[in-house]
Amino acid sequence: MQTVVLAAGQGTRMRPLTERRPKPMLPVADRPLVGHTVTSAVDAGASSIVLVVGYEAEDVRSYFGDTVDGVDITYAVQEEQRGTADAVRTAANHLDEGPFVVLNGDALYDDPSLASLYETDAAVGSYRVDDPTNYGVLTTDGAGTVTGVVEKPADPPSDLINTGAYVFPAEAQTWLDVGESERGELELTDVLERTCGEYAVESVPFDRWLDVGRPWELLEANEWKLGELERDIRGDVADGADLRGNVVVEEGATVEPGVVIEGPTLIRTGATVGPNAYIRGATLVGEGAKVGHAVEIKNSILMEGATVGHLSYVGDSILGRDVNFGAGTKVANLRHDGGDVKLTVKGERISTGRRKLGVIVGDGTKTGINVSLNAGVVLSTDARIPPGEVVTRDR
Ligand code: TTP
Repeated sequence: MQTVVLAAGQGTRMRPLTERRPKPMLPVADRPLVGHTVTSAVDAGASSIVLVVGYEAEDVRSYFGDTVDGVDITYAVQEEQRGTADAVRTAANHLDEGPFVVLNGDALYDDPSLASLYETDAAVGSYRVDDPTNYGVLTTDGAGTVTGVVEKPADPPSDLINTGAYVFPAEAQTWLDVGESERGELELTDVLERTCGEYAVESVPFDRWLDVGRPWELLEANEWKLGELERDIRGDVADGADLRGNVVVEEGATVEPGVVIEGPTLIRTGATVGPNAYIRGATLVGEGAKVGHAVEIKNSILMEGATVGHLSYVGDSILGRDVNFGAGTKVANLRHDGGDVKLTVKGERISTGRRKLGVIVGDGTKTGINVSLNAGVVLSTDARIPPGEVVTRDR
């Protein structure tokens, strides 16, 4: 079935990581976030894909080109981010007259559930959560047919939330001109509501689903996709290195003597690790990144060209492109009171729900020697932290 993937978002809640790239292009294991959505869609039966792009569109275009595994990809440019119904309307002249699937390009969907969605004539992917109050919550008639969706209800009508994966009947292409919602957006959920009024819309339960909106959710996305890796050693690994479990060392990567890696870990091409480094947890060492002597990295993402050269500890953190940590830079990833680490997202201090979270570092930032970074600190793009500082607030 023809498929529209929404990837025009700015990802403002993901800043500073999205200052120089669109959220769908953030790295998740061996590909960008939206690469997983597109591959899953192709595997589930997408006959063609329209990618709706906007912010930093060229990044998305140059990554995918014109086809993925033999399936044609076209691009619809949404100049202004006016809402998800507007995004699909932008894609409409790329669609033929048949039914169509819509997927959020910033969510991970489990493959078997997505395949079930593609089997239906009209459906919305649902996911069961303990606390639905922050989501779009589906109402059903008790027999599994969806009757509507309520946004962020104080008193949720069910524990099934909207995953942003839909199958719409062909007729819905004529319903995309919706009015503005209370929050001033043109919402695809209004199109869903109308579809529920005229068609039997199934709720297709997803076994696993993750909406990647905030920085720690990028860590969770990597934990998921790195966890699916199978051991594969192609790079240059010294005899004295000890690679345990599901470790992938891509061709062109180097692992020096004395290194211990406990998978799941992906060392991408051009990266170097060691000598004498320790990597554990779900860790991505991006293309050309460097983990040097006596460095410990735990459950973290080092984007392309990031360098942690010597005598440093990085835990549960995200280091943007070309970040450079000076010798002895240490990251705290646990509060003394054991409480959940808080992070500031769009000016609002919020709990991440994680006991373990380190720092989020924008592209190009450098720390001097012996810098201490407190749990939950966000460093902006191209920041400079002088030697010896103890950083307890965002910079
Ligand atoms: P959101 O996560 O609501 O928006 P966003 O990605 O811009 O992130 P933030 O809120 O942090 O700024 O969007 C959900 C999906 O829909 C996502 O894949 C982006 C896409 N989208 C569009 O393509 N066009 C739009 O106008 C909007 C609002 C979203």
